[in-house]
Amino acid sequence: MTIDEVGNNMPIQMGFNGIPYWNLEPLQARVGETHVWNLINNSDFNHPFHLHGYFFQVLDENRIPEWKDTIDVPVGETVRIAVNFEGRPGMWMYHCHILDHAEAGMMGQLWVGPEDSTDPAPEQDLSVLIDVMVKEE
Ligand SMILES: [Cu+2]
Repeated sequence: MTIDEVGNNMPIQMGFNGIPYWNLEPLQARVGETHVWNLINNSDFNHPFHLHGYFFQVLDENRIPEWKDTIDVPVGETVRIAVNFEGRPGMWMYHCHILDHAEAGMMGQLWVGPEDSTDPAPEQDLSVLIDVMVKEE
């Protein structure tokens, strides 16, 4: 998943994975899963990443562990977060907390499906890659 500036014309467009929110498919998760997301900022702006509905931990040995719902992803840096979907199934949002960026496209939806108690616990990929990059035209 990438956070992205799209196109060369003003007004600038932004998005995740090069896709502004109006074209972006929701991320998928299920109650009970833990996802590790890599927030990779290859753009020219800092982006404070904000997630609705769940707190997350930043995976960085140099940080004091704390629960956060927003983390700044500085220009050129990668921030790894782990989020556990411990409940609250439904559609949630994530977006850049700079409102101009969000309005320019840097928002997305996250679908958290209910825990499926009828299936055996599946082997599952617990990581979702989110990277942040400028789309090459
Ligand atoms: Cu931003």
